[in-house]
Order: sequence, then C-alpha cells, then structure tokens
Amino acid sequence: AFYFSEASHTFGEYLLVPGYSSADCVPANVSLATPLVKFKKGEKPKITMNIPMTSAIMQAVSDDKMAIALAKEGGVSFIYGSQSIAEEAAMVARVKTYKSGFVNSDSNIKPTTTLAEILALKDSTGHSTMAVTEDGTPTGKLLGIVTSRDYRVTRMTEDTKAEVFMTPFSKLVHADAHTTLPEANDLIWKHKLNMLPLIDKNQRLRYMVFRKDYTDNKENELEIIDDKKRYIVGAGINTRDYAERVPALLRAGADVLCIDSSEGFSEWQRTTLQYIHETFGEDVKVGAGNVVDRAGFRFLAEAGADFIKVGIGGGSICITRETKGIGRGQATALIDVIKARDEYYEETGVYIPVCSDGGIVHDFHMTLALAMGADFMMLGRYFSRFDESPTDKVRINGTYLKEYWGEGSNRARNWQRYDLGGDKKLSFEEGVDSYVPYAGSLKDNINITLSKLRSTMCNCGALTLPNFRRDAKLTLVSSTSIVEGGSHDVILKDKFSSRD
Ligand code: MZP
Repeated sequence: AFYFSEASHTFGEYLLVPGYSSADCVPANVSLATPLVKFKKGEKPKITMNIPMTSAIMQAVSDDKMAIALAKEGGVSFIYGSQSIAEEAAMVARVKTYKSGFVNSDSNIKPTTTLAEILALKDSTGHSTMAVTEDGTPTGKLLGIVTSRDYRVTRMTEDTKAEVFMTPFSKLVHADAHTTLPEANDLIWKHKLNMLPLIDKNQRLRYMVFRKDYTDNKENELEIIDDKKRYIVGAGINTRDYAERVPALLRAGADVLCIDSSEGFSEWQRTTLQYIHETFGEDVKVGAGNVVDRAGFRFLAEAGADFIKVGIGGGSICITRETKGIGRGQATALIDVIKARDEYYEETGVYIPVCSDGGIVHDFHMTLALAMGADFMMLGRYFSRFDESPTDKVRINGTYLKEYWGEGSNRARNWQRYDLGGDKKLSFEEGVDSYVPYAGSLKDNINITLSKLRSTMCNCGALTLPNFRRDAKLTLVSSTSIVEGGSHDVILKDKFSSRD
C-alpha cells in the first residue's frame, strides 16, 4: 500500500496570519469575481461568477427557487439531478425564463384597466410577468397577475368567472382576500402551483394568481428570451442517462452541467465527459468530481472536465467515511488538488477551476478554502437553512428547523451518485436524513458571510481572490490553540436570565 506522509487535516485546524493592509485595502474595494469554467491563458472564461458560491446538487438544496435567489446575489445553483429528466428541465427552464418576477411596474393600473391596456404596458416595459395590486405597490392587495405565456388576465369579475374555472388546476391552497403579493408568491412556490385561487370567507373565488411556468413538458413551447439579464443556472447529471438528460437540459437553457458523483476518479466519468464534448461540442461546459488527490485531478483534467470538485466524506450529512472507510480531510485534499491545478496550468496554459465541495461549517471555513486556492465552494448545509431551500420549515421544542437530507440517504435514493455499474439501486446508505437550524433569508445570510470574507481578505492585504491565494499565510493550529480561539475562562451573560 502507499502511505501519504502527512495526516489529513480539515479547515478547522488552520488559521490565517494577517499580512500588510494598505489604505486602499477596504472591503468596498474587494472583488469576489471568480471563474466557473476552464479557460486558456490570456483568454476569458465563458462563465464567471460574482461571488465564489454554488449550491449543492441536492434535493434538499437546489431547486428553481434557490437558483433564482442565489443568481440574484451573483452565485450559481446546480439543480438536483435525482428527479425525472422532464422535472429537472422544467426547473432549469423556470430559472431561465424568470425575468422580473412579481413586480408591479406601474401604479396606473386600476381594477378597471382593460386586458388590452395591461398587455400593451406589459410589452412596453418588457416584463414577462406582471402583478397588478390595488395601490400599485409590490406589497399592496393583489388584484391579478398577467403572464406573457398566454396573456391570461386573472382579475376576477362576474364576466371572467367561466374562463377562470375552465383553466385546469391541480391543488387548492387557502388564502384570503387580504393575502399580500409576497405571501401569494411564497404559496405558489411552496406548493409548486401553476396558479393560486384566492378564496374569500364565503368560499367565493376572488382572484387567481398565475405563475409563469413550464407546465406541460412540451419543450417546443418554451419561451426564448434573447435577454442578457437571464440568470445563470447549472444542472446535475449522472453517468447513466446522460444521452437523454443532457440534450433536455440544454434545450431548457442550462448554462453549465456537473456530473454528480461521490467518487469521480472513474472510467464512467471519462466516458460521460467525452460523449458530451464529442456530441454537443466543447462549448457545453461540464464539471466533474469528486476527487481528493492530484492523480484524480489529472485524470479528470485530461478527460475534459471544465471544472473539478474536491471532497469525499466531508459533507455534513455524509457517512461515506464511516460506511466505506474512504475519503480525506477536506483541507489536505484541497491543498493537494490545488497543486495539481497549478502544475497543469504551468504545463498546458489551461486553467481549470477547482471547487471545494462539502464540509463548510463556519463562514471562516469558506475564507480558508479560498485562501488555500479554491476558485469557489459548493455548499449544501449552508443553503439548506434558508427560506429559499425546497424543504419544510418545522418547529420542534420552540426552535425553527429545516429538513436536510443527503443524496445517499434512503430518502433521496440517488443511486446514480454512487453508481459503480451494477444494479440500479442504492445498496446501502451513505447519507443521513436530518434537521438544520432555520436561518432566515438567503440574501441576509450571504451578505453577512461575504462581509466577513471581504474583511478577512483586507486583513491579509488582498483585494481579489487570485491575490488572496497568492499572498495568504496559513498556519496549522494545535488543539489547545483552537480552545484559545473561542471565548474562554469567562461566564457568558446569556447563561443567566435577567431576573438572576
Ligand atoms: P455540506 O455543505 O452539507 O457539508 O456538504 C454538501 C455536499 O455533500 C454535497 O455537495 C455533496 O457533494 C455531498 N453529499 C450530498 N449527499 C451526500 C450523502 O448523502 C453527500 N452522503 O456526501
């Protein structure tokens, strides 16, 4: 057997040592722009992100709602692949056709405004979906929604009642006439509805809210917008059904794909990458992984991966190390793969971005991953805690929690992720079903995380991510100094109630 000479370490065992900060080193001047896919020396990557964050290819994390929320902040979601091809493509399409969302763009719309007038206005403002509220503000009482898909106007009058009732709908969700626009929007997303009937106390239908949607799986009916503001979205694929899944995802508008697998150093990944590039061309971008050493990186680089993910067994819901005894401490794995990426760049002039996937617990772990050389992170637990994740929020013993389960759990049954070419089933679990503390909105949390990151970069004298990894000074810490790093030898005040 081969023995690595170094023990394998994780993020919590490292600290950054500050460098010189000049006067212009202020958080407002920091750029977090980073490449998502490979590029040649002197050229620009086809896709860059404004923040170094992607959301995990998981049922409990990345659906279309998460993708839109994260794209608004400058990151990219990878829609989970452990669902049918049509469902995954529909999610991608919803992100790509989402434009301005439920925004009232004009307060001149009155309950008496005609359909023709609303449509003329909608077209002139370029909105694909437009809400009409009573007082013209986004939080005002909802009168109706106009979508560009079929130009249905949904304001209820006695005359339109028949037309609305003829429209098919699958679920009824109770909302009342005081339901505000954001609340109606949340219900639509939460219940995966195409339309929401708002019913008053007497069970009379008051309004219908429609969601612009990809409802019927007819790919040729997808709306194409030639708009630069469309959000970037990624999608997970596997090494079994790529010949059918990839074209459907590309037709739906996916900008980038990623092979979702617990272990990427395999012939299955090479075959998949080669098939996609030979069939659809080099312009179709596909990430691969996961690997944890230089040999794994080199193999996927030569097989044509457009970015490479690092990490085995470090995910918060992952029990791969306990179940199979494989994996490597995330920091050591990342440092090793980064060396391989830099060597490959020196040798070939091709820069392949590296993604650190899994095991990020504290915000400073992200800072360390970037200092060690990761181009971006993939995060599951982090995003699962937010309003925008697809899972239920529950209250247990007075605490709000969200559900979060691994792709290798019996609940997800994503056998393709662990596929070694045998039966089409999950033979044993490599992931758990769990709760995480509910944390609020994605936007609020990301803002805090990124301000910590920018501030630490300034402490280390870096205004860009490439300079940060070039100049960062890192030290391994002893277990005693980890204790020194938290508050210690004091009695925290929140241990006492105010009456004490
Ligand atoms: P974390 O951010 O929750 O620590 O880790 C998320 C990552 O764990 C995912 O991106 C994926 O690589 C990995 N994952 C997902 N499901 C499992 C599992 O069931 C898993 N074992 O390890």
